Amino acid sequence: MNKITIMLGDITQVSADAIVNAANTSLLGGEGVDGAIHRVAGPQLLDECRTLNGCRTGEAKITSGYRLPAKYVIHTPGPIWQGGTHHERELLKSSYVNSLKLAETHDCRTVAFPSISTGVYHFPLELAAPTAIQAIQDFLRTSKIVSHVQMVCFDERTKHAYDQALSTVNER
Ligand code: AR6
Repeated sequence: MNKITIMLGDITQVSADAIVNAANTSLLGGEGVDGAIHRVAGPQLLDECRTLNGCRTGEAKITSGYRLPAKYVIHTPGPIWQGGTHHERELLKSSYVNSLKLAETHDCRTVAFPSISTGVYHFPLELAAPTAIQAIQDFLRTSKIVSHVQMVCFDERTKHAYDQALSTVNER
């Protein structure tokens, strides 16, 4: 059965087949979850990222996980919130869907996501959570490979928003 679970925790400690990095378009590291992933993975991750020539917003690229418990890291730059008039919702959905497609082509059964764009990029959490959950749910309905998606939330407020979004989607 395909399923989504929401947990509180640090994504760098999650041993999924792939973890997703809320990156920027340079793919050369940054703050937040991106910084944490690079710190734990070690310098070889940055070496591989340098070979990728960046990534467009809403698209995704994959690397090895190096010293992380996860086998792969999928890097996706989510949208920077600019008031909601710059296709931010569609771009956020694309970040989730393109990450999951890439996971599928690498035979990943389990994938862990952070709350993309809701930190440094200021995407409103109450809008990001239902957008993310709906995109993941729609994908899982047809995927024959990805069977479990974990949303790894770094704080209670974030976890609460994703819990709410998941229960709303399940009621439909
Ligand atoms: N595990 C899980 N979630 C985390 C962790 C962690 N170890 N650390 C932070 N978070 P952000 P963005 C949460 O800012 O908004 C970087 O500089 C965090 O609390 O990491 O997509 C990139 O290079 C928040 O809920 O990502 C880009 O320039 C969520 O992860 C830019 O930030 C996302 O926050 C991307 O901004």
